[in-house]
Parts: sequence; C-alpha cells; structure tokens
Amino acid sequence: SCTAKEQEMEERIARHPCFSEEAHHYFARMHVAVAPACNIQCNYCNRKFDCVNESRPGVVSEVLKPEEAVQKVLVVAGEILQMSVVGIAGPGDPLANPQKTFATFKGVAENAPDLKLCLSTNGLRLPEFVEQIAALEIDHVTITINAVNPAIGSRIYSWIFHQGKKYSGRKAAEILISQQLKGLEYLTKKGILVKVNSVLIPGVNDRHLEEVAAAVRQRGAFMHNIMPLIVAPDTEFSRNGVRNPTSEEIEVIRQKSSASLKVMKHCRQCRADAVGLLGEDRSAEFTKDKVMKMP
Ligand code: CLF
Ligand code: SF4
Repeated sequence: SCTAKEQEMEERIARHPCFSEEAHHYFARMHVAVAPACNIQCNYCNRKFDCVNESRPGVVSEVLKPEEAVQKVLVVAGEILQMSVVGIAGPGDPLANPQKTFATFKGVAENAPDLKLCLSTNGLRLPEFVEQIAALEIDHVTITINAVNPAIGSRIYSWIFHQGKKYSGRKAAEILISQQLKGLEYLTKKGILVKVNSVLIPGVNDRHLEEVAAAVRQRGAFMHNIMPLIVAPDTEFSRNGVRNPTSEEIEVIRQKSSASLKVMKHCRQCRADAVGLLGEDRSAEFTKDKVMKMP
C-alpha cells in the first residue's frame, strides 16, 4: 500500500532521471557549465578538470555565459524530447558563481518553464542561498558531503575560502561540514528534495560513510549517492597513494548506508556539460559552436 505522502513524492521525482531509477530509462537531463570558480580544495580534485562532485576526473567542459546556456537549453530541449531536467554542476561550484548560476536558472525558468531545475554544490555557501533556491522553485539539490567528522574532513579538504578568509586543516573542515548540514536542514524544511553525494575514499572515509548516512537522514535528506573515487593524476590523493575502491567495497558500503535512507545505484558520474539519458553522452553534438548556429 502507498500513503498519500509517498505518492506525492513519487510524482515529484517521476521525471527526474537521478532521483528516480525508473525515470532514468525514459527521461534525460542536461547540464550547463556556467560555473568555473570554486571556493574549496578537495584532495581528489585537479583544477584543470571538471568538479568531481558530479563527474569523473579528466573531463573538461566548455564554460558558457548564462545567455549562451539558456540558448543551449532551448536548442537541446527542441531536439531531445525526453529532456526533463536542467542541472548546474560545474565545472567548479555553482554557488561560488552565484550571479551566473542564478541568472541561468532564471533564464531557463522564464523561457522553458516545463523543465525542472537541479543544482549540485559542495554546500559551503548553501545557507546563504536557500531563499533564492526556493524562490526559483529549484526542487532538486545535491550536496556533496564526504564527512561529518572534522578530523576525517581535514584529510579530504586542504582549504576553504569563506567570507573573505582562507582556512585550512580542521577549522576548514569544521566550517564546511557545519555549512553543509545547515544548508541541508534549511532546504528540507522548505520541502526541497536533497540528495547527498559522498565520494568513497578507501582508508579515509570508507568506514565513516555509515555515520554520514545517519546524519543526513536525520536532517531530511531524500537519497544517498555513494560515488567511487576515481583517482586523478596530480592530486593530493594520487601523490599519497590513495586508491580507487573495489566494486565489493562499494556494494558493502551502499548496503550499510541503505539502513538509513534510499541509496542511488545508477549514477554515471556525468560531466558538467552532459546531455542526454544517463550513461549516454551527447555533449559533442551540442558544443557552443554548434548551438550558437542553430535557430
Ligand atoms: Fe545533474 Fe546531478 Fe541534477 Fe542529476 S547528474 S545535477 S542530480 S541532473 Fe545524476 Fe549525473 Fe550522477 Fe549527478 S547521474 S553525476 S547524480
Ligand atoms: Fe574541485 Fe569540485 Fe571539490 Fe571544488 S568542489 S575542489 S571543483 S571537486
């Protein structure tokens, strides 16, 4: 049997390919890469490439201006009829580029009101922007939370840049974690669906992710997406011999997390300019060059 609340939830996610496993067979998403800057340094990130929070390392997306992004959305939505969601996930952190990010969402909402808006962030500036997110009716947000314990967080982040100051070590992790959890709580209080991404880092946070799952569940997170680390060259982790998790490790940790909340298993670690069904990459058909020439 299905309660009214469950049914309402099903309807809200029915056309979102990430929030609903069923939907990913029928509905497509596109990302617009309008956000180049980032305000933190993750030890798995090589700045030459897209933000790892929602993408595999080694991918370089072409940055667009907000008006170019809106034009691209209109072109792509005209070509790919299953398109249901427009996300901003990079190539840096969307909320470290708030003017660009919100101008893009606003432009999409005005010109293509049927498309859902989706935001993915490291969460550092999330509490500041919850009102704006709600006002634009962005109904799906992802926060990448790799730790809720600052001692573990200090092994994942080298520094953060917050309100005009740079912090490192434990203090940086403390501020970031507190902002992420506050942001999560504010969003869920407003009824916005929040997915939490965690990068599974063997020997660093593998045994801690169960605690992350419980902490985010308690604050109303809808779903947990445990993404395997893919060690990129020229990063803190590659220099320190951190390895990728095995598929058995991923399975075991997802299993543990599922005691707290729904676990996503169909993530494809998309690029910041991904276009199409999950697992299908049509970004090359819609480069800036091509899109600006289309009517
Ligand atoms: Fe994009 Fe992310 Fe929105 Fe999806 S992706 S901003 S929630 S529309 Fe999806 Fe891609 Fe995995 Fe992200 S498969 S990387 S979870
Ligand atoms: Fe890199 Fe993304 Fe982390 Fe910023 S939030 S340092 S872009 S992985």
